[in-house]
Amino acid sequence: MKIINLIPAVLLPLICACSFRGGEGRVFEVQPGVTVYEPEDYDASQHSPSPIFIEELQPSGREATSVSDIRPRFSSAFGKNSVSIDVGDADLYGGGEVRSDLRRNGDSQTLWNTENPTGLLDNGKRMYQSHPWVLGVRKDGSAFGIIADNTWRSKLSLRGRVRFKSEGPAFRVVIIEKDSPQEVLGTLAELSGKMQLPPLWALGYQQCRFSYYPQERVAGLADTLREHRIPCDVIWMDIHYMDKYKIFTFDPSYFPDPKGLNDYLHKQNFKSVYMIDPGVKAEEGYFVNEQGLECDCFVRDATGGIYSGKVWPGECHFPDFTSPDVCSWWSGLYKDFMATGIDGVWNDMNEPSVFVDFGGTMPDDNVHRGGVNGLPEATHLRYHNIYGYLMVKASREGIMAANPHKRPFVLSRANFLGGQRYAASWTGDNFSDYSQMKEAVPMCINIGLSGQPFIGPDLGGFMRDCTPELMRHWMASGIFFPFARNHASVETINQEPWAFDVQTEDICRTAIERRYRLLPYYYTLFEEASRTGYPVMRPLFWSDSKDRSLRAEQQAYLIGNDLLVIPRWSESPVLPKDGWNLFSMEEQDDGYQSYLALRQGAALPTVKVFQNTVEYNTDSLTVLVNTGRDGKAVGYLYEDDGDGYGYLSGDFARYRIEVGTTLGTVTLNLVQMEGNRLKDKRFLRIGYVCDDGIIYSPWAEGTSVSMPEPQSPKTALNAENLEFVYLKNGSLSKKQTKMELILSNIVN
Ligand code: NBV
Repeated sequence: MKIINLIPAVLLPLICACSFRGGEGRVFEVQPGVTVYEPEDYDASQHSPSPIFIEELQPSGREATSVSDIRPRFSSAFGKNSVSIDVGDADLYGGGEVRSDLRRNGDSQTLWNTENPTGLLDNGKRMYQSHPWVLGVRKDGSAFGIIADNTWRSKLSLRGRVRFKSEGPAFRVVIIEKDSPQEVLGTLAELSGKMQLPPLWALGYQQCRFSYYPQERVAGLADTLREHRIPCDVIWMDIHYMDKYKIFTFDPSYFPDPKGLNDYLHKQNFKSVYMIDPGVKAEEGYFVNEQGLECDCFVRDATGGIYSGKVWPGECHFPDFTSPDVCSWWSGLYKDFMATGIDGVWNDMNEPSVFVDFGGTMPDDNVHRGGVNGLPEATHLRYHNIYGYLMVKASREGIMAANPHKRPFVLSRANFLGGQRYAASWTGDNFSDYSQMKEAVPMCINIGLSGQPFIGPDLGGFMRDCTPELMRHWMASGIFFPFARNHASVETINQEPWAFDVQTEDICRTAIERRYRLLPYYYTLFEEASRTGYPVMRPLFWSDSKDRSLRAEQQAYLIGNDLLVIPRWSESPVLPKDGWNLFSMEEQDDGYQSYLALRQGAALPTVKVFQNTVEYNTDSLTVLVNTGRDGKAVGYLYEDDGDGYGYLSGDFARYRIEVGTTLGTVTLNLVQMEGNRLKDKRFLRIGYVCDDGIIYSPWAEGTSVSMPEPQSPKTALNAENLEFVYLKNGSLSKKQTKMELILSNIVN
């Protein structure tokens, strides 16, 4: 009997239909080093317009010569379309948000935006954001990038080879082939867009809690921050400001006067950010719900009825952000809201999260009407991963229309590759524990290597009570993340810097002051990121992509090219062999602040401590200088108004900081390279980094300053010379927290 006779007849058509089809269709070059590969059964209408690219990829007209050994192999089996790519022994990164080591070889994840507090579900291999993107770095330091141009639910596996397996129709792949990771990231940004320059205030320290209420408590918090001299720029309003969790409303008893509150905050130089979730309470008479019904703005279910699902307010309707009419309605809602003096918006729960089960969302077969940029009508399975992306795009447009002269700030929990154009991100709900503090480093670096420079975790941890010791370590090591916000959940003890003891408060203050002193450097880096797409927080291998020993280092990290941060809790970090020197920003070591190293040949602009960015100025600039063997150092400084759009028409200044040493004299010159912004008066000094700490030149007015070259040797960066604190996870409580109870009730 032939084996085929044993197969039940019903399975035969299935097997035939799923036989391992696949093969390459059209291949075309977009620009040198960027090639598009389409599978032979590619149907563009299932994927385009792509939300990833700022414009549709066009063939350059030149023949796509194979400059790369990276070649996708398409296949289709059992209803799933896959691509498999042999990447040799390259080190792999990216994939956006995931709980994993920095170097991702051997790992896998699901690309399906999921509310996944602390990464409990699937061990964090399916998180709030999806980035169908892999960065590969070869032995010789050359690099490639792989984009799967696909929004449908899929799996990414990095075991041996790179493989994307999708539940949707056949999809195309874009390969970027370049000489370095920098060039790959630059090209990714060229194709998928860049973060726009944020307002300066968004780079300051931010204080958040679920939730600060009533409004007197918010005002009191502002007072306390200033009294305790904790530099801070932003206070955040979580869901309790709303009336029964209804978006675009204010609780009449807790927040009777939002305008008054925001004015009060502004007087003290704070900005306010308020939360807006996508779920609209399905309540008769509630204006957002009524308007949404009226304009037919909500997502529909498979039967054509309006879909309703449970979130915080109870049963909710969900705006269908694939429709341009819905987006303009949604954007318009921000007008009156922002008019109360709100400065920024926090879009949460936008995976979208629906309380059907743990990590739940709306059904796959819900229907979105489409229309935005020509997106067709399609199911939720296709649009789920860009629900948050489309929401923040519409929110951002609304905020910009409401405040046309200000730069928008939106923070989003869900997002997709390319979504850096619309919002900053945080990593969602983490635990207050040492392992999640440590995990945040590779997680945020990989998000940065996936095109999103503006990222950070909840400092201090969200769920469970933070201990004073953990708070000290987290603040001292996390304050350097691009987005620096302390946030804690409703069931936890207070987590402000002063909430523990005087020592903890002092340690937190010192850490935050470091951030503010480094603000000229940060702002320069954010502006660079807005032009180049480079991450602000970088892996150590960024400094030398040929040094393979640095490829897996995930405790120490770089801020820009010049500043290396080594958390005190690092265990045997692998550090660059040479080219860096340690320096300290304080006279006394409190035992918690991260070790800092400055690259040889770097000049880092810093300012004196200040309490908020309204007070920020660079009238007196201390440039930390680490001259190379040739006695030279170079740095950059970007300046503008800190808000608004004047910089787009020339009201900015970009300086090159040039340091040289001749005949025993170190001289620094500040040379304006670009921009029309002129500064009539400035004081400068050199902070020369060496073994005796920092030796300062006298202050000099103008654009030049000199000092005799200090003779003291420099402290080489060597992990063996550093003292680290080894931490244990012992302080975790086994008791269920209130939040875990809430979540388990939702599940039941
Ligand atoms: O709005 C409350 C929280 C918020 O504080 C947190 O940052 C988000 O990630 N939000 C989730 C809702 C659910 C908390 C379990």
